[in-house]
Amino acid sequence: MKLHRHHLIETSTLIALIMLFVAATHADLIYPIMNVDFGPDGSGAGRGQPGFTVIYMPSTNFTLNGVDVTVASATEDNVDWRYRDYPIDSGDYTEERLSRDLLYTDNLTLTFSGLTPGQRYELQLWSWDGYWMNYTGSETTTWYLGDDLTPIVEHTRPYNTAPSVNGEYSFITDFLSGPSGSVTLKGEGANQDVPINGFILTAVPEPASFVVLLLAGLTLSLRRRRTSILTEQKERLQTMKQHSHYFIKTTAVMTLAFILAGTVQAGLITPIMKIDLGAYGPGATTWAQPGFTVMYNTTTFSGNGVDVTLDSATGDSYQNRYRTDSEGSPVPSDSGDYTEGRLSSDLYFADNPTITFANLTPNQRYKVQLWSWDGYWYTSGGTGTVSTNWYYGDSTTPFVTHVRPKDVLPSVNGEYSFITDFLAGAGGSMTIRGEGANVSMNGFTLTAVPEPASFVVLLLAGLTLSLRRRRSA
Ligand SMILES: [Ca+2]
Ligand SMILES: [Ca+2]
Ligand SMILES: [Ca+2]
Repeated sequence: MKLHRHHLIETSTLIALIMLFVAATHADLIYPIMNVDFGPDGSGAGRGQPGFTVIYMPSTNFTLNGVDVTVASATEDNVDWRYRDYPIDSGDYTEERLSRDLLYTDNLTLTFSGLTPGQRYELQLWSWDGYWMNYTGSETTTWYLGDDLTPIVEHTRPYNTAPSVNGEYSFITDFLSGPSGSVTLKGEGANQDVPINGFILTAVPEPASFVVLLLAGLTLSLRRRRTSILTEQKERLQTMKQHSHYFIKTTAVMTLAFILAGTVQAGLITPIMKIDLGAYGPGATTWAQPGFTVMYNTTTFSGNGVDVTLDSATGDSYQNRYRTDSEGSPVPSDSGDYTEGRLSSDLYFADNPTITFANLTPNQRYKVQLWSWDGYWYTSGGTGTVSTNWYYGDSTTPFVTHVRPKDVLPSVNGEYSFITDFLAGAGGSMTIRGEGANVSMNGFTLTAVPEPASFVVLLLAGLTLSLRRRRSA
């Protein structure tokens, strides 16, 4: 009977695991939609980055998981490819096979179609060319979305310094897929030749839907297990049925708990912090965005061991505001699928604001999503746009130019926010700076960037542990 129980527990756990993986993969919640390593032809065996799909030249048009990708040139140049002597794997740096080979062309365009309309996507793009290793200076590519003339990213790489940390000389940006489900990014380089080593495309997950999915997977596996027991082994297991169910349930619940605890602790799914800045005024609680920690009247705070300081590069002090229409309703207000009214209707602002993160894990990659929108312009009948350049540290090259229309309310969650990434330095800190007068900040999230490999290890560790505990019980 003991052996039977173990068999049932393991089967149940295995089914739960498979369901979770299948469900998560289908919904593009854990795994990116595609990890692409652009490379040379088949003679380059061993040049494919593990975990990536290698797209061999001369293919510049392919489909993965229902999304069509086309690499081309905005100026009708040919797309070419090269293989370089750098970078070289060393220590924790393991992306040699991703970044030694590349596609390049003048004014490169990267088009995705077959996307879900109105869905937010995140793109991490590696752009580095080892050709420049014997030169001094740097190379900058300016990236645009569609025909927009305002760049979304200014991406600068030093010539003679190879990447030494995974993700270095890549950038992360985000975009909303339009009604047609198609988006084009365009890179313009000073030397015209824009290199791309590869990219990862991910649908931006919402933590709430992820938990629902986990629970759905587990519930389904429990149901299947029950059906199977009842139809195949009804009589033989009559006496131990209650026990079996108890054990299966316990294992499933423990598995869920371990997975959630592990991922939350590692900051992989749940952000390290979700901050709603500027809630105050009448009925302060009604201004608090669900799931966010409200920071009101303070410019220093901590979350999960990370310290945050808000400051101004020009010594200005932060101010809080909330925005309402003539009837006192928040601007923007929740409507339909848009549920971030309480996040974006109140804000902090300052001249040349800085956000400093300290006590980060050195050399860990982090991601920040920052909402920056001020209903003042909408309620006062403003027209045109507001534009803010954001910089890392003392850099004079903005990593993003963030443009918001004055006369349009956000209508999709995440609209008028931007996502960016950075590597925490050896000191474990990073400062982000916005340039201009009265730069608004509604709130932000900070997340450690997961590596697909480490995420799988974490899931397996959680499951193994739950099995071991069960066995020793
Ligand atoms: Ca490669
Ligand atoms: Ca708020
Ligand atoms: Ca806010």
